[in-house]
Amino acid sequence: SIKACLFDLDGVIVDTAKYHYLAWRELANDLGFDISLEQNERLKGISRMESLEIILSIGGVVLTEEEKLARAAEKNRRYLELCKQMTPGDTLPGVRRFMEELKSNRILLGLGSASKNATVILNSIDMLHYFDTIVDGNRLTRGKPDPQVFQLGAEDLGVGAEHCAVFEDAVAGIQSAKAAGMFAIGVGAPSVLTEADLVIPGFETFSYTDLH
Ligand code: G16
Ligand code: MG
Repeated sequence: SIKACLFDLDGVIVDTAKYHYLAWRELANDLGFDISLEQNERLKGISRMESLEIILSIGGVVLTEEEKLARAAEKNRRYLELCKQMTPGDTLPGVRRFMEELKSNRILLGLGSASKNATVILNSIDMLHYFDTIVDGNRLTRGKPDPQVFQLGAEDLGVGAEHCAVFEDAVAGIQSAKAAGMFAIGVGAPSVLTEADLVIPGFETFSYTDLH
């Protein structure tokens, strides 16, 4: 039976993917090329520096380590600038109701995000207080698809992997959950999230009783 639910942030709780895309696109444009929405899919759930490497390879641009750090910092400034306009209304439909349901059924809640900005974002949409533990990019030594992010979450909560369900919108995140031995619920399209145990379009049509 499920005792803990671990949630990805971007694309599951809030749609910050559009802001990541805008900020990365500006960086690419500054370097003289463009990135498509399809190429942006590959960046979901992937850390900031790994995302930068993918983008540079798309543009065929070579930078020094120092230049890479400066570009990544600049991207993050733009990203946070875009995030500033976020309010609790930006929480994806049904998420708040679903979490309330989990809470009243004594299910533990954890965050499992690659983002180093996770706490700031959860605060601005007033969702931080739902979580019994937060695992974010600041704690990780290995990014998704490595299982570390969800293993740390389960460990914090004192719940075995077989009692954890993970909600993820990224292919790398589903792989991470499966590698951790957890029940992986994809949020998005079944054609993309083929390795998930179950795929839902969003939380509006999903409730606590569907977890059994
Ligand atoms: C998120 C996004 C990724 C982003 C990563 C790092 O992961 O999906 O696109 O590159 O975080 O974010 P930051 O630059 O804010 O540290 P997740 O795991 O929440 O989907
Ligand atoms: Mg995500």
